[in-house]
Amino acid sequence: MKRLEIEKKLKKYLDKERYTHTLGVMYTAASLAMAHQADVEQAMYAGLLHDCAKCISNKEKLKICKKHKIAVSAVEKHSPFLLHAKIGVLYAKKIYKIDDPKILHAIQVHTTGAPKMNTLDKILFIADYIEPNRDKAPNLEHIRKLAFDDLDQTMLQILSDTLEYLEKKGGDIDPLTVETYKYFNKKIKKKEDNL
Ligand code: DGI
Ligand code: FE
Ligand code: FE
Repeated sequence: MKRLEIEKKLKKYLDKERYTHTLGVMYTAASLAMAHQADVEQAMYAGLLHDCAKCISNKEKLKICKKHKIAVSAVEKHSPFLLHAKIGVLYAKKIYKIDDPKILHAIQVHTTGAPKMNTLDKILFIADYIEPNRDKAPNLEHIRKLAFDDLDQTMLQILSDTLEYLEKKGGDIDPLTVETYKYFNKKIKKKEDNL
């Protein structure tokens, strides 16, 4: 589907705040793609659709996963909001007719991250965190500047802040979030050792 058509449909499925956030992520992802010589169009589609399955109740999310045989981990069972990434992939394919595997993968890993994320994955993950309507995270000013300079350093900072936040809050931590943090930590250390 064309972007404008998707926007029209999404507006019906998302609440007002989520829709505004979605547009913020789409344009922030586009800007990051420009700064890092990535595909701007792909970044916009990923931003537009990343939360397309967000406005569904937890109960409904679990039901959808069962129906479509999407694997639900113990952490996801306890924190079903995490499933909006996986269900987002399903909806992006079925409802919005997206078949670009790179866009679908970026949506899949946008909440926890994943080791070996590619440039588009990082751009979406970071845009989600820094888009202009966000105002709660610590270090936002610094992270927003860093994002246009170094994607890996930005990933590490966001993951570290997110893990700290979840530990303080006592939230269930998905092993993927920790793995991703460790991956970027190692990657950056290696880079520094070679300098
Ligand atoms: O859907 P959004 O709110 O736009 O953003 P998101 O999909 O990145 O979700 C953000 C939330 O996800 C944020 O409150 C931190 C949380 N999160 C990230 N990793 C984990 C996590 N929550 C839990 N419980 N466990 C995780 O590993
Ligand atoms: Fe999300
Ligand atoms: Fe989001």
